[in-house]
Amino acid sequence: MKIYFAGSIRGGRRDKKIYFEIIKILNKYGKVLTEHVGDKKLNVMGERRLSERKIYKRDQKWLRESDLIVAEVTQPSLGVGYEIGKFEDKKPVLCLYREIKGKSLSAMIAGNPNVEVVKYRNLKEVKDIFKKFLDKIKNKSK
Ligand code: 6K6
Repeated sequence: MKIYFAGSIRGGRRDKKIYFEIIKILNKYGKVLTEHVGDKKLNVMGERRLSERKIYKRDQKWLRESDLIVAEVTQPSLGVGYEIGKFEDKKPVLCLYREIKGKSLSAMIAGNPNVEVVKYRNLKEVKDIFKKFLDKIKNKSK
């Protein structure tokens, strides 16, 4: 199973350690194509080795190849929103969200019937949420 993990890069790297830990969990269930999103050394400038066009093309290819998308949506990011919107009716999409006082998730995600939005507080919950999500997808495809 190929998993596309989406998390903020230029939207801000505050949650990069959480992304790293979520990717570790997801890697037990399949191949995460986008491990770099959890790279703790990566700052908001992103990777300089690749041109932006190449990053765009590579990510589009990975999105098409993936079996499902897991997006951590607590830190708002244009790129993550774009990825969800482009594939919401093509792939199963799980959005993981941590509640933070004074902030709320975009209604275009929170109110979107095509994606599964699940709140979590810690990584143990992520494991359970992901397992349930996989079961749901499997039952749908039966
Ligand atoms: C390479 C390693 C880390 O960063 C890079 C270079 N930049 C990107 N590389 C790969 N994917 C990217 C890069 N910049 C954005 N994305 C995609 O958009 C990722 O799949 C993220 O889920 C999302 C982040 O969007 P922004 O708007 O927060 O950058």
